[in-house]
Amino acid sequence: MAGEPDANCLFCKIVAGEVPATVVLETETTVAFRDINPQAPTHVLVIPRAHYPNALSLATGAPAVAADVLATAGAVAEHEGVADSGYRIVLNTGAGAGQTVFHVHAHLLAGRGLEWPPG
Ligand code: D5M
Repeated sequence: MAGEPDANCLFCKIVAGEVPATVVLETETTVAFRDINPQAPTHVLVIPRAHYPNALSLATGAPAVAADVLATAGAVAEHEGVADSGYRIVLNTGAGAGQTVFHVHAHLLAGRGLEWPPG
């Protein structure tokens, strides 16, 4: 159920400390950790601690936490020294858009030229 831990969810296991991750920042409601397959010099995932499958379910089920995810991404950008040079926040939504982990996560990408439109 949305908001409740999912025993089969990889990112719930990272939140619980059952799967290791390189954590960059943590808040009461969010965790930020490095992507295992980085697509840019800075590639950090920001997730809510609570399990929501995608951005819309988080925004409707826990809107304050959706804001926390964006605020944490901004704090990570400052922490990584990319806030001034620019960065991209990506929320792949649905398998057709490349979502592979169905615990909502914001990709923070920076440190290289970022094409527009994205592929
Ligand atoms: O993004 C899912 C992302 O999750 C993808 O970029 C790889 C990353 N990933 C998968 N497993 C791990 C672990 N164990 N640690 C860190 N990062 C991980 P999506 O938008 O769903 O395609």
